[in-house]
Amino acid sequence: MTGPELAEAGRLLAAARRPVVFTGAGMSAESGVPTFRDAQTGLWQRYDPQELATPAAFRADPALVWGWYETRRRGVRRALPNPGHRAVAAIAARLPDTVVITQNVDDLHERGGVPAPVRLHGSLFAPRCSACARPAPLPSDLPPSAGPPEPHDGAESHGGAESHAPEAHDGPLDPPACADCGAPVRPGVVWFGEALPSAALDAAVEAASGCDLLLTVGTSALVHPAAEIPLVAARLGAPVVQVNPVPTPLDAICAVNLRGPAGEVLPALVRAAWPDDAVG
Ligand code: BV8
Ligand code: ZN
Repeated sequence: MTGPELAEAGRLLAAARRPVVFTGAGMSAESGVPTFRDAQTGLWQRYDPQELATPAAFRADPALVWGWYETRRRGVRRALPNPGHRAVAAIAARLPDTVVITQNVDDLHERGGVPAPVRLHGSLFAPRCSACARPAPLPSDLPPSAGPPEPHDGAESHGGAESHAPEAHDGPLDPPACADCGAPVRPGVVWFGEALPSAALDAAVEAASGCDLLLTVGTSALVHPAAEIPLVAARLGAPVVQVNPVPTPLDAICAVNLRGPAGEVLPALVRAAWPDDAVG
């Protein structure tokens, strides 16, 4: 990938000392993890993710909601970081004051080499009691009746783009009961209508307020308050560079819009910033 936009974004990244990388579901799309607003697969295509991701949906049908999250968690377990995740890790390695802020509930940044991203929307891997909030153990990956895991078809070396969503035993699944109080265990994510974890939100606002470049990757910028993070940086004068195959509401505030998939654009951006480094 070449072009004046990439060259300009590379200059901005090379000059940065405190960049923020702000990511959404498109970051993991090339790892085979469906984006939030993509069509869902299998049984789940009948449901609107935004309607399943609420406290009211869990109260109304815990098995439906828990089963959906278990399907997603198992899909993420089989997915691998893609070259975009590794490029973000290369930026953080080159610029130690980089802060990675993610809306994603997968663990692909961590596995891609960013040990502690700021997680605005929680994690698929941190279930807790819906009543007393006691952390709960992760269920074993396959129920005893489900048979062996499916082979992982060839994506080990570079992160495949195959979908990781459907499995034979996907479907509603009763959540485990809390070991302390017996209430249903819930996913450790932030649902619509719930407050974001205040420490994460504070850390994100502070990083965006003090950054000298904000790189926004793979987000539709529709979900608030997360979508305000790039706006905070722009308002305080930091250039914003966006990586997304399609326009978003952030286009207007961006110094550079790089139209393309994160797994291709981010490694190219790292090469443009530091042509002599053997990263990306
Ligand atoms: C709250 C976890 C208050 C669960 C998620 C202001 C205005 C309007 C509405 C609101 C507002 N403020 C608050 C609201 C309400 C609401 C909201 O934003 N509603 C909108 C949608 C109308 N917000 C909330 O309810 C939030 N809470 O405000 O609390 C409060 C305060 C005190 C006390 C009590 C309450 C909580 C929101 C959290 C929702 N949880 N996730 C789960 O995952 O199941 S949101 C969900 O959307 C995702 O998981 C993700 O985290 C988030 C953002 O989505 P994206 O990551 O952007 O994904 P999306 O699919 O949309 O887009 C993908 C993009 O990738 C696309 O642009 C695509 O082009 C691009 N792409 C595709 N392929 C690639 C790519 N890019 C690069 N490379 C590729 N290969
Ligand atoms: Zn409990």
